[in-house]
Amino acid sequence: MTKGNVLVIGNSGVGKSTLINAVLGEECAVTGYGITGTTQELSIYENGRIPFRIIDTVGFEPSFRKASRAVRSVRKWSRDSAVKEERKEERISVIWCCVEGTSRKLFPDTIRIMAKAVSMWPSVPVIAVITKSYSLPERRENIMMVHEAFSTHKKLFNNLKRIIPVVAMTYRLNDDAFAPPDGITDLIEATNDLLPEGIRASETDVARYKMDRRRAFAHSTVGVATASAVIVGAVPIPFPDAAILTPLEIAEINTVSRIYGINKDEKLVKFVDSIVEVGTVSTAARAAVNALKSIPGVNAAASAVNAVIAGSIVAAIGECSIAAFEQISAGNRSLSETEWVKELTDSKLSEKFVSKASTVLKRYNDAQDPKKLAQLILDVFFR
Ligand SMILES: Nc1nc2c(ncn2[C@@H]2O[C@H](COP(=O)(O)OP(=O)(O)OP(=O)(O)O)[C@@H](O)[C@H]2O)c(=O)[nH]1
Ligand SMILES: [Mg+2]
Repeated sequence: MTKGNVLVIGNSGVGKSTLINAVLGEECAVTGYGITGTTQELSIYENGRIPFRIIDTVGFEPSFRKASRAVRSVRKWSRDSAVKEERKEERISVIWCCVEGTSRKLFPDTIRIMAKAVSMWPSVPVIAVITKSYSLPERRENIMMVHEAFSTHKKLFNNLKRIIPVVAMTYRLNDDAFAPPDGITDLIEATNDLLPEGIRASETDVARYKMDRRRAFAHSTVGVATASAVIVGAVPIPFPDAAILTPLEIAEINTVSRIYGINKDEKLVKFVDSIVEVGTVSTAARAAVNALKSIPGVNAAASAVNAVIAGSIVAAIGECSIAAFEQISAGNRSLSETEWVKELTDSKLSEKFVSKASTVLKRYNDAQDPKKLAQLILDVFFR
């Protein structure tokens, strides 16, 4: 398949690799290129689903020398591959210029260096990607600042097609607030639109791909929430005081709703409340505690049982919210159908819940840190 090539540049640590991972998913293939010492100068990523490769440059520090070295290897790669395979498809089709949303002071400098570094591609379309855009209120200002910094470099500015703030990986703002992955599906679509016509993926393929990415992001959010729940639950409080998990559950469900592009309004608030309500009054937790304490051969401490149950409840509620918002974003259901979602939640917290939670506890060993326990819970609940 003929593919386009996306070049990713930006300072070290801005989040280029994390971004590429978010766009391509974990099961992408990677090829290294240009080895100096132990550092691979370029890593080229691709998967079978989208029609562009992504070229990750390493060690692009805020200095022109390093930047130009990275660019030289790209050029060399481009030449080598073109000669070897006697075709021109290794040309660069789109450039993602990455700046970090949390360090605005660096915008003018890094954009100046990038402008110089990519001047050898005088007409390749550019997308400015503002990484780590965790703060919603700062996004608009950041876009304006990036726009202004680009505008002082005429050639680069002419090629600038979009400015997209992104969050590539769920970021925990505090105990009950998360910044979900955001802007990634926009970036995928915008990049596809900039590819030459013969290469571009069809709208339906892009739509399907975006849906799959969303589900992966939702799972990552549920993972972060589950890990938080494990910590909350590990405190030896008398369980089931499921109410202690309520703020976390609300944050989790809201975050998933944002991933599915659902607008925050009164209906959503009611919808979220219905899920949480079932989670709280459910007898599942109570039943689970009793069931788990009496598994033969398991001698877990009370705090371990609590951690497993807290994590399992939040994982199950996350699973339920993913199912619900997927249906809603597909137009099959609406936010008004609170009875439907209550039943759905109830079913996720029923018998199967107890058996899944006991599976987790059986596999649990005390040395496990919260992240690992959360992963174990997710493995059991999502499989
Ligand atoms: N939670 C969260 N962390 C992020 C995000 N983007 C980057 N990070 C973190 O920031 C750090 C640097 O990210 P990388 O993707 O390695 O940055 P890079 O640009 O590839 O860095 P170099 O390879 O050194 O050039 C890592 O710890 C990432 O986990 C994001 O959207 N969310
Ligand atoms: Mg990297």
